[in-house]
Amino acid sequence: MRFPDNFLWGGATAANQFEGAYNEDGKGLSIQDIAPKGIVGPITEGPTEDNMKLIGIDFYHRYKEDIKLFAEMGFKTFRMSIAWSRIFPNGDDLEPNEKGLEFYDRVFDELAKYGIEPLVTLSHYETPLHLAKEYDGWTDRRLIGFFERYARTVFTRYKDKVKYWLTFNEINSAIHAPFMSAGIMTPMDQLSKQDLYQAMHHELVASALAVKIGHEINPEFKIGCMILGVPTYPLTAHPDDMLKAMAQDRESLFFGDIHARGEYPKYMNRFFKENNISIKMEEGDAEILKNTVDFISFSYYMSTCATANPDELKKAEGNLIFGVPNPYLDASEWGWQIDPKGLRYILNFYYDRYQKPLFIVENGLGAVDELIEDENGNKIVNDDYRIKYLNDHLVQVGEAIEDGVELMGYTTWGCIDLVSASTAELKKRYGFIYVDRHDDGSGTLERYKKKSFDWYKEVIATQGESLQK
Ligand code: BGP
Repeated sequence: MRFPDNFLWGGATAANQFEGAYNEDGKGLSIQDIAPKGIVGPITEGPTEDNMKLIGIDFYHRYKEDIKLFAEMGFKTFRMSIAWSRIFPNGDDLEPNEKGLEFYDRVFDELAKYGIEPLVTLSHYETPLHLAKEYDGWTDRRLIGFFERYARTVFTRYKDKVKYWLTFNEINSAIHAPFMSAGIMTPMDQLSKQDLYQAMHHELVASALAVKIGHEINPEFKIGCMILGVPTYPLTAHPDDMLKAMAQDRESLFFGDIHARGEYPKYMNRFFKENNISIKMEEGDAEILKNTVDFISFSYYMSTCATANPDELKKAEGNLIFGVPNPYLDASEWGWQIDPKGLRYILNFYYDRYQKPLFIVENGLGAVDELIEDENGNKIVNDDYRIKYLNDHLVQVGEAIEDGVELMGYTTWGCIDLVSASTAELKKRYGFIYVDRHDDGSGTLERYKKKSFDWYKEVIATQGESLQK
């Protein structure tokens, strides 16, 4: 099994989960600064000390050391996000914060030293807090304009430094986590479906507008959408389960369909009608939506099952999109069901549907790691479980490429340990690089290579030939 020569191997991160320096050099607050316990936890008035994201893993000050380690593994690409509130501290400012722009100049220049292509997410769960508080996030149409100004600013500034862009991280997650994903302060139980889907319309228009502007600024840009990819299997062969699975998948497919096809899919008409939703389209919106993406990117951690049988409807833990557990699969320590073949399936499914290049921009195992000393006194993490997870998924990626899927690259989630998005823990680690920092705030922030570091280096060096089938 040999992956294509131009395959973009790498790792992925998000500003709010690893940069730290939450208020340095003119940065404004983001919604993450008031969510110390992640998606499910309470929201605080302002930043509190127990919020691990304020310091993160201090990439802001240690980016040179970290990028050097990425280069040592042979990364061809590095996925990161720009913190919107570093550039526009309030989100609705008229002028950008030069100091924030300079930080990303430094990071991109450092990556360029090693020939690593940045893959940049414009908005990764880090809406400026002011936009959440004053405008109720994306429910307000004015956010399109603020986002446009932000996108235009960074596209122009970095037009010769960044080629690969993503608009909104896991845009479909807003229907499950409207605060985290779309900066909507209205609590979910009080948020009407009308307002939620109108907010989604605003984001979809903003995303298409970014594609349009980006291509005007540099026609060489490759701009993708980013979908939380969780395929749904029917729990049984019962036709009712199959229809349930189809409906559940469409909740997410809706977002990819608009990005790839440039218009609302017909199946949503019925959903809107049955839920009393009427999307307010302004003149020009339909035209803007026609700016389709260059590629489809997605995260993949798990699959799920759907059932029409109420007795089976027990809730499984999972990555935002909940379904019932699959009796054939094991789960991670956080209850996410592990399904490498589901990755082959979803790659084929998306490619059949969209006929556009795909990019896996998140995949990995969140686990508790133990830093120990080996016989030579070196500190190491023996993360064989992570190696197995990634190996098994990459074998299926190879199968999908054999199946004919056009795949641009693969970036593992949290290539260096960082703060988790759903629970805001440091204990849930994904990295090839261990960071000495813990949920009680202790730790030296020192970096240590895990066993998986050399494993991934070998995978990249051999273009996947070292993978174990
Ligand atoms: C995705 C997000 C990431 C991320 C990852 C792992 O949903 O895009 O930001 O962190 O999931 O999730 P967690 O950190 O909760 O383990």
